[in-house]
Amino acid sequence: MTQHVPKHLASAATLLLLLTACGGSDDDSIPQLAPATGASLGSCTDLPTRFSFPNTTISGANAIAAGALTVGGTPVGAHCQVTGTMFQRTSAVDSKTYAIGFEMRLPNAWNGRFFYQANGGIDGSVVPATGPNSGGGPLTNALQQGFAVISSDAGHNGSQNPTFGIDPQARLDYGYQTVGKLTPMAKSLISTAYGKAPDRSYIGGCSNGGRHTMVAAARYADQYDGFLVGDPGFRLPLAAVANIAAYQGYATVATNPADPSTGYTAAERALVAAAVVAKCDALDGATDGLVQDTKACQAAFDLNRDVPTCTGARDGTCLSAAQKTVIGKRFSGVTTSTGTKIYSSWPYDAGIGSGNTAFWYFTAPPNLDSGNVAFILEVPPEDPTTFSGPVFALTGSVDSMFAKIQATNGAYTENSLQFETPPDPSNLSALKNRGAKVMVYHGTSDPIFSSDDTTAWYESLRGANGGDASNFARFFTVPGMTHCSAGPATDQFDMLTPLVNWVEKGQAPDSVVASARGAGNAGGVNADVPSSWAANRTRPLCAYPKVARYSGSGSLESAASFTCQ
Ligand SMILES: [Ca+2]
Repeated sequence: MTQHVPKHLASAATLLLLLTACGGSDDDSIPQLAPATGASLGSCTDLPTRFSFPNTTISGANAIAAGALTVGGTPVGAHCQVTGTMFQRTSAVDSKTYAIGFEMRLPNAWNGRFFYQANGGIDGSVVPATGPNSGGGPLTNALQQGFAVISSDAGHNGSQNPTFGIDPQARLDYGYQTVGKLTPMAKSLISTAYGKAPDRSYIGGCSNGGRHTMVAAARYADQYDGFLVGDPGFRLPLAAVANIAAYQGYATVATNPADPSTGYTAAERALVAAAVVAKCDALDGATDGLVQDTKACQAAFDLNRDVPTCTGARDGTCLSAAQKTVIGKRFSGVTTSTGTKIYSSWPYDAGIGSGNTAFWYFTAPPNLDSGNVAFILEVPPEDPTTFSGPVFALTGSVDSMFAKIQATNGAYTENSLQFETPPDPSNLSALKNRGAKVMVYHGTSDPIFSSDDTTAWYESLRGANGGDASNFARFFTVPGMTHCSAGPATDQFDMLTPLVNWVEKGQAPDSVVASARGAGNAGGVNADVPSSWAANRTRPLCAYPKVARYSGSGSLESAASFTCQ
């Protein structure tokens, strides 16, 4: 006994020394996870007969030939597509049938890793499990890279959008439980298919997929080694109500009161963006159409001072005083009638007039946010037999929405902030302490989920970790990028590869090189790339709080001319 204890301690000390010597984590308290090793898929079409798991029905397994799918013009390798459902049931509340529908794609040449593809919108469809893993127009994806990938509908089908929220369990499945239910099944299926469980597991997505991933980081830290979070709606209920409030604000200055988009036209959005660029572009050392020093820009730009005020009719070259009040409020953060900020502020940036901005400002509130708030988020939900999304968005009480998304009752026992947002989001100690890693990116010009909100979260994470979270979580803003892609931006990048290298090799990413998608881009052209840019302009995306600054020499089109400072 007296010999055993010192021996045990000595082993632990030796292990730590070895980890340090191997170039692992710079923090001795964080373990370095071992790299994954690959395996080959034995057979595909007999998987339904060889696999069983509780509450799971496998409906089919199809061998997919190499090249049947492509990404960025490159063929995706041969793989096995397995489809199925979990937890099929009939709701006692709305009598409808619900299930968690999924597909998995298992590559013949497997890299030993699992990727959970967290999908966007309000889910409801099993999109192909290819594992898109970052930015716009990807040139690769997780399946192409050899991951076994799962995709799901998060517990309801498309025809049930958005009224699935009337069923309390469907709310919870959409909010967080689908990840908890699918993950052990998926790992078990991988074991059956390859003869071993995944060595390393990753989860990622953008928008609502970023929300799923941040929720998983808080709730399922034991299940995943790497988390790739894009433009996260991690406080989606608040963002949805805020977007409706902003829409009602635009309506007050609209030339056509029934059409709030006439309250802030495309020409006026371009005017404001140009004024921001005029004030802020050079702050990063390069006059290149990108505002890379976002923080300095917020101090330098003043909407009232830097955009002309109309003296006559609005013609796209000025804003009325009333418009400035509405738009300024939108950027500082809309409030309830009693002055409580509903969600977040928003940064002024070069892309705030372009990309998918108009869709999120003016199309989403009557068509998406309204039904989302009414049926998925509020307690109790609205009555679907009399509901009109456009009427709700234009005339509904924001104060009532704000209260009801935070309410519970006997039937709906968790409010939307409980089931959709990460509990205690600045406490990721479970994930950190087991050696898992988080990479987050967010377009600075995202018009639906604010990069200011993600910045505030990351600052809170730093605060909870002694002022520095960079040994397990890093945040990359994408200047000019709107929601998950587009805008005048370098929006094409692969963040999954650097995440794997960080998790499995201890190579922490200080920056990620991103490319513009100009003419001829294999991943699809981004129409918002200015004609003055090289079609293949590159920039480093820098780990916050550093920003990309021009080194003073070299081409403005090349990432090599910029450093993260
Ligand atoms: Ca610049």
